Amino acid sequence: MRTRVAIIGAGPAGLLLAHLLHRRGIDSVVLERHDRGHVERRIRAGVMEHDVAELLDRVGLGARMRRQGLVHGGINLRFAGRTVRVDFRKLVGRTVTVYGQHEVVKDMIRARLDAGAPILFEAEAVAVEDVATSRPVVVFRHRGEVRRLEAEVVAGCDGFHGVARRSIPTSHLTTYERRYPYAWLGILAEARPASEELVYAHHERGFALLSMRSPTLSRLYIQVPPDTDLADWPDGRIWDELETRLAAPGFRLERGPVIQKDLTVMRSFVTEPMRHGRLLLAGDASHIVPPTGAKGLNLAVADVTHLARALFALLKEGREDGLERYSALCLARIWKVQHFSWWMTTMLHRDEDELPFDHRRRLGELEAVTGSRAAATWLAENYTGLPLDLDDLV
Ligand code: RFL
Ligand code: PHB
Repeated sequence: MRTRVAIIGAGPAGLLLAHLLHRRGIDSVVLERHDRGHVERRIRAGVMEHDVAELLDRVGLGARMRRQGLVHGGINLRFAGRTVRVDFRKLVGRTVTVYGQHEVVKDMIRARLDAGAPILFEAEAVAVEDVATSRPVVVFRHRGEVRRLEAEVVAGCDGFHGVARRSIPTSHLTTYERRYPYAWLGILAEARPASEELVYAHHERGFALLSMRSPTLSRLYIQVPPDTDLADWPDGRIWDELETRLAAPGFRLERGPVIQKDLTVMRSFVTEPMRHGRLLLAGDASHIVPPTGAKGLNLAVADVTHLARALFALLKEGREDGLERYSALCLARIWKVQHFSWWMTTMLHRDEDELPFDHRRRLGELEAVTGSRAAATWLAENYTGLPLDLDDLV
């Protein structure tokens, strides 16, 4: 098999890249290890930055998001029994859109299949070869057969556990990592969200987050130790804990059937550079942020805006300068987003071995951020997303 761009992974990064290339008449093949149902049902992120929603709209992927997504003009920070709203519209004139990642993935898969462009499901890449040449190859397994996909470029959009990053010799990479001593226990519940906008709560018993997917579906999280066994958390215990941590005057949590329960470990991770010859990494394949800043999917999209532009230059004009600049352009944003995600995480969670001083200092920090227009503006700028350059893409 031959194509111009071999894309490993049908997550948001791989599918968006395939879509942007297709709009410029550049052929690609997407290889995805799981079946279609699996990737369309996987519940993950839910918050689209301002410019990410704009990009999806302008490239023809936003129709259902605009109908069903919830536009939010702020978030609530709850601590010490108080709730303070950070008003994004007022502070930075921008919003976020709450719309499930699996819905975006569905919209992207539908657009690709409608265009008659190839995605191979249940096709697992096992190796990437010849990346030092202009004819790299992805070796993959499909329906019990080992096959080869030859391309001019390989895009490694295969997430944190994918094969692309691992196929680069470790001597060419520098890795930065930080693990956190806590995890998130998340539920999806058929219950009316108890707040119109998200609530990030810092409580003596730990962090809690109230989010949503629709006016009838709540997505809720509590901070737990990373070695937590979900079997120890029957639904009633989760609701009780959420109620305690989210408590505020006049606030009533609506309960309902829990339809999904999951545990997410928290980590910050970056590999540099994001390119090895004709193999380019994008999204979770090259970096991970803890979810407290709602940035993972948005950062994957930002990488793809740079990658698409680099590939237009290479494959339309024969220019390699875009490939050369790719990693540095992405990393400039990645490290800012790493900082924001780390900051939101450490400000809102509780460490098991923390001193009473740490707790009081954290409350001081929350007071400082919510009490200062300058500090709240910085939070709003980062949460709604640093500007994306959409020129030449839409
Ligand atoms: P993905 O989505 O992991 O997609 C990678 C795809 O590659 C496939 N794959 C392979 N295919 C072929 N061959 C192989 N060898 C392969 N290995 C893997 C996988 O099956 C998969 O389909 O990576 P991508 O595209 O980079 O997208 C990144 C985002 O998914 C991720 O950053 C976000 O979900 C993170 N995240 C959030 N991000 C936000 O922007 N806002 C949020 O509100 C937010 N909340 C979250 C989150 C992640 C969470 N979890 C579960 C980690 C909340 C949670 C709980
Ligand atoms: C979600 O709705 O899943 C969600 C929202 C905000 C976050 C993380 C996850 O910071």
